[in-house]
Amino acid sequence: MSHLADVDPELARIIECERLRQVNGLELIASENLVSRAVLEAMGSIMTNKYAEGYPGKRYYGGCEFHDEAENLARDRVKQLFGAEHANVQPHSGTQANMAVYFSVMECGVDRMMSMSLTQGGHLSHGSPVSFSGKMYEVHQYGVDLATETLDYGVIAEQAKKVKPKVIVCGASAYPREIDFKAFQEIADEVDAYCMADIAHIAGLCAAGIHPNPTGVVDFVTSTTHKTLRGPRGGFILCGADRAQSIDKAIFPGMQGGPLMHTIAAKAVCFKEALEPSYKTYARQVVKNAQAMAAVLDEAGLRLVSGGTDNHLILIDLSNRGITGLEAENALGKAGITVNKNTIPNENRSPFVTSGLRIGTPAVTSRGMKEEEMRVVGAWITRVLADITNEKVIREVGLEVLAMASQYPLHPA
Ligand code: DSN
Repeated sequence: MSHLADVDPELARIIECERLRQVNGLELIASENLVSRAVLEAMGSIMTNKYAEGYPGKRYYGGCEFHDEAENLARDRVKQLFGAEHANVQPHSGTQANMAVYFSVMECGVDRMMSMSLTQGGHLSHGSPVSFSGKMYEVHQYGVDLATETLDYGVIAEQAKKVKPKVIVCGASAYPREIDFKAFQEIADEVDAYCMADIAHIAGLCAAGIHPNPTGVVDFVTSTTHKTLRGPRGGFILCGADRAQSIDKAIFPGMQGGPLMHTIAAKAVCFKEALEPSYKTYARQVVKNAQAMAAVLDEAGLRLVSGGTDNHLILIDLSNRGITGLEAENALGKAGITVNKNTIPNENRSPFVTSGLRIGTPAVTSRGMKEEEMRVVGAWITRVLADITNEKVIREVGLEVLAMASQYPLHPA
């Protein structure tokens, strides 16, 4: 960063402050992770200098031979990782990946889709009225069974028969349990719909075989690269060879221009890392850590949505505690524990206030923390949440967080 400090000390200072925030605190946001130095180097490389509109072997600019190699490497590796016939690694984000699938099979203003509602765990790009997806298509949403707080495939199948959607979206941003992708594809097949699985949150777990992998099971798989998968911020799409052309066209020239080649280079690195045996150990530890923390929170009397977790995230229902998700997020933030407020099933507060808190273990697991540390962090969380106005407790926990964080560098050797 020495050049940046010379050229733009103002921005260099901001980045250094953020680095210290990451080093000194505990990042428990379920959708975040810490990338390797190799990913950072590829992201910050001269690959950013080039326009490469088109695809390997078919570009609209000269001089793309090395970009072709990099994009082919990324495509081949992600296909190997998930067992896919075709991959598009150009989506700038998960939302763009979802948009491309919709554009490839649905007609704007005409077609219907079915997806999980945002308040019950879905994502904005799954048809929320404030997103392009909710504005362009007729959206019908499903939620969880309010007693078990898990998906009820029978109810979803009945809804699909009535709605007759063109696309059924499965996958979630705040669902702590395993998703049965095969059941979703069967529901879609029965009503002659396409099934799209958005695995952004659990991609790393699917790649490592810790969660069932929907590739080859559902029609389309979309994902981000930066959550459990631990790569640069971006997206990708997997599908069968028969759908390759329409997906590629939907991304370029349909909705994106020049691909972010430095990000695609970093995606290639991320996929290589995820193919290593050590990545499986990491992904397994992410889930063990979430379950260890969930047990502590549960024993302390906090109500966990669905009673626990099968994956990397925990959703706490604070509605019986007299505090909101926003207040809890702020109190824990002051102690150096970063989490996010989140809606819960049966939510009656706005998405900016919420009755829930979402906690995830991908980033702290990347720092090398294990179950023992998670039990300690879980106890700190319950201490702060017991009285969010107690500044003394927040200060004490904050010091302990700092001491623990100092033992675990962002990039373990
Ligand atoms: N905003 C992301 C999350 O936090 O789950 C999803 O895009």
